[in-house]
Amino acid sequence: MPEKILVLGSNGQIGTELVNSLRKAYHNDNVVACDIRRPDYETLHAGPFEFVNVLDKDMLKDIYQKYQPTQVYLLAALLSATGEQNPKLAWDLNMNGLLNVLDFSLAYKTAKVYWPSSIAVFGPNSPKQQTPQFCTMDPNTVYGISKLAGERWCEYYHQKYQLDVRSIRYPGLISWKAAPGGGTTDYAIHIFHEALKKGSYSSFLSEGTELPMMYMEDAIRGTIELMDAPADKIHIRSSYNFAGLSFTPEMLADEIKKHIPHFHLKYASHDPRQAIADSWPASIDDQCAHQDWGWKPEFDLSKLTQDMISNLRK
Ligand code: AKB
Repeated sequence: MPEKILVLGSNGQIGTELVNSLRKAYHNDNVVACDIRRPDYETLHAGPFEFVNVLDKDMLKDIYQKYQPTQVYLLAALLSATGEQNPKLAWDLNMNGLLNVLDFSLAYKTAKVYWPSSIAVFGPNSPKQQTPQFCTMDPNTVYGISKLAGERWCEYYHQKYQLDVRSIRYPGLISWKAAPGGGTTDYAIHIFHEALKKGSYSSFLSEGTELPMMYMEDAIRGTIELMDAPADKIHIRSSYNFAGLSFTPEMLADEIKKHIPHFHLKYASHDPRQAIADSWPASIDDQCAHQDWGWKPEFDLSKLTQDMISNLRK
């Protein structure tokens, strides 16, 4: 039986690239992009698109009924910074969206479900450096709280109902194709656009703020590798730690200066996103992902910077 894949929340930073990669692997007609907003022209015309609100159970039911998906990727979410502006909506979308998808995936016997978690599940009392897979987790953003609760639900549905649900704790994702979606790590994308446009950037995170990051190409490859791995290799059903690289704003600025020598980095003061960043890990220990399904990143800071700048210059 051919795969039929639903990507819910397909228009965001991850969905835009994931849909393209899945369509290359599984053929355009078998990957259904679903969002509450119309996608760009290219995505709209490359394969099926459906308007779907993951909080609307009738709409979701219709889509499961129509496509009988073998795989579902749920990407619709409010991220850390926008979540703090609207905590109740963030909780509703991030939690009830997940529960709806877990329930319909069980009801329609979906073979595999993917749901992203985040480094936001960690908090001020989690170890900062090389944060392990299992440790104290005391997130203090509504986004982090919803992701940690979501991880517990994923594991629960796997243990109780044998649903094959898989997840990754994404670090900040850096990409040039689609705009970032309201996160704390977004500065690491804005900086490239402003460097090329103005030659300077005012960072909302302060000097010395080291955060885990990853290039989107690595993140998409890792996500598909996790979904392609045999089920008996997936020992973690909450969510896997997933590492690429870690850097501070000044480390990134120094790398950008190798391509744009006049680039100047400034710092904005008193941004609420600083407190969020300060509660997150600086680096991640992802040996479980490495051991269980062979995860290995390919992009270091120099390769990432080079690729971002050459693509944004086109
Ligand atoms: C955010 O900054 O909110 C996201 C994330 C790390 O999950 N990029």
